[in-house]
Amino acid sequence: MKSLVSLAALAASLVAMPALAHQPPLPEQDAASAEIWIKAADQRYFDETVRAGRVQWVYETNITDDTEALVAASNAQQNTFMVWTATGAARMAKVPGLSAENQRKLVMMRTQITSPVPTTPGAAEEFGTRQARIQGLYGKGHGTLRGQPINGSDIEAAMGTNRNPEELKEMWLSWHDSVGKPMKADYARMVELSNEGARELGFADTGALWRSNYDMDPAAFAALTEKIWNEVKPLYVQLHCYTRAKLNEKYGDAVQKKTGAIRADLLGNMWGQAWGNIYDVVAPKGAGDIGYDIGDLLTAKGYDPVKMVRTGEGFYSSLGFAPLPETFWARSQITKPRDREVVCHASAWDIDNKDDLRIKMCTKVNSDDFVTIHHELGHNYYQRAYSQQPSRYYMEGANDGFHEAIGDTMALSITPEYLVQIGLMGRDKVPSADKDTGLLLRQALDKMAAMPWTLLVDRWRWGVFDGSIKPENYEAAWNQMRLKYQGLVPPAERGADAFDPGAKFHIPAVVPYTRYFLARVLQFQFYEAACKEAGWQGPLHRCSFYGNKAVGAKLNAMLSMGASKPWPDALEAFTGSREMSGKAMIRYFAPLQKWLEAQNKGQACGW
Ligand code: X8Z
Ligand code: ZN
Repeated sequence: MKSLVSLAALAASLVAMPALAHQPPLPEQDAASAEIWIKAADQRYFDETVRAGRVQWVYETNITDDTEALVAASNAQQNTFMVWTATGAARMAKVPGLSAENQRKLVMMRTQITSPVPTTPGAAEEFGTRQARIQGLYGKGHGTLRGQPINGSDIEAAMGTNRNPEELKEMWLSWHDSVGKPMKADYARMVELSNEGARELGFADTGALWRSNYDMDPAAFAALTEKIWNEVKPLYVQLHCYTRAKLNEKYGDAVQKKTGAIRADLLGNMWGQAWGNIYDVVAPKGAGDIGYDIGDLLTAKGYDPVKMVRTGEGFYSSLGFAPLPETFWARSQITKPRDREVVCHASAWDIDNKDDLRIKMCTKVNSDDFVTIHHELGHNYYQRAYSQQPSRYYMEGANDGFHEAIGDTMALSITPEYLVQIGLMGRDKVPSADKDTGLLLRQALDKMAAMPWTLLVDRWRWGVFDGSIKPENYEAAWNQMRLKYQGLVPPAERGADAFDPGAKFHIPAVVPYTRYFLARVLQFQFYEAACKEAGWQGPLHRCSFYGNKAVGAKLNAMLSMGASKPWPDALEAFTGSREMSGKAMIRYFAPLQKWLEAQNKGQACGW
């Protein structure tokens, strides 16, 4: 009889959720009742993500005042639901006799929250409204080039190809000023609200909550990122030193000095996060140069964005993954619509948590977007693989770094030999063994250059959330970290009213960024393991596991696990190791590191 009463109470509270969001959570139950609560909350979470995903999709592919208001309300509802579940989960966790499975789900209910809104009436709505506004500002953002407005995706591409230092400076400054600056007040208020919410859930601040989502002690997680950074930093310093010398040769002392920091706008990317676009500027002279650019190959063969995506799909099919569903092609946004504002920053979606896979991009025919397509499809194949999991809480990457690493692992397999196999390059154009330095340098410019950047974005946010960086110091702290970690300076002094963090998508979108730092090292761990599985004998960076069904099967086994097990289990399943580490990345680049050290001899490296 007792359990009947509690079942009725449970059922009533679940029906009322999230209207009950401001009410105290349920009293502790026995293990059987707790299990019923967990199951029902899980189902509600599943439904809620589908509902909120649809609204988010409509907004991001058509930004108007109306869709902005809809997404603000929708996100308020979803964030409220998640906080309600987290609060209930904290109570349920005290129930004796819970299975290990259920305990794991309760932990996830408490930690898989990015925006913990407070339960104070109106707070979730205020957060939602401010967030939708700044995300819209980013999506609709423009800079200028030669005095003319230029939108986000065009300015990103132009930063990659333009070699005029005055124009680069104009684009860099106009983008950071017009996109970042207007967000500052909203962002500062969002930090306050989010921290209040995190404290209600028992975390010191939002950063502590973010760090608690890695199956380990949050302080140990922060220490792990520091350990990885120290493993790769010596190579970054060498790459910085070499690149600085080449930029000095090209532009002269007046633009880029021989010593000190590098001017951030000269690196082929708005954020100095990937430098591959200036390969032509830094390529080894003569024999070592690889002599091709993937963007040029795509253009020469008449590829359009859809064909680029088909090619990406072909890579996954070659490993044994089923083709993308027809709805993918009907519903994805592959190019930028002409008639409306959209969020161009690339993303991958699984709208129904089953097979309604989509990407949203404003694809250009260039090397960056060819890699990004493989990246986004990695998310989609991961989503599909774990959609069979019995809990929505398990329909996630083993950790968020895994999710970001899968597609990048595939993209590491875009070797010259692979380009020949798919008919993009003639066999006579395959760079000979003496061009390995060029190949490695091209990869390092994208992958190694990203390491300090992918670390600093959240180091800054961790500081903002824990209060060590106050709103009046947002900009100064950002500039200090850009200098400390990346060794970069803006092309002109930044005023205290600037808000350069806002000029990067993931700040207004509130997407944690440490995932990309982890993904940078994980993808080399995955790639090395896949090449071993494929029996590859030659130099690692020449390995492509294209077409290898055994690698595909092993990969699928890891992807299907989703987040059902702690991430070291997933890592072990694919690589045999339980440790995230920069060592595989360093092994991959070892010949380059030697070469760079020789080139940099006699120079005062560092800044
Ligand atoms: O944001 C992304 C993806 C979407 S998950 C396009 N990336 C980071 C960035 O652009 O800053 C991929 C590389 C790093
Ligand atoms: Zn991604």
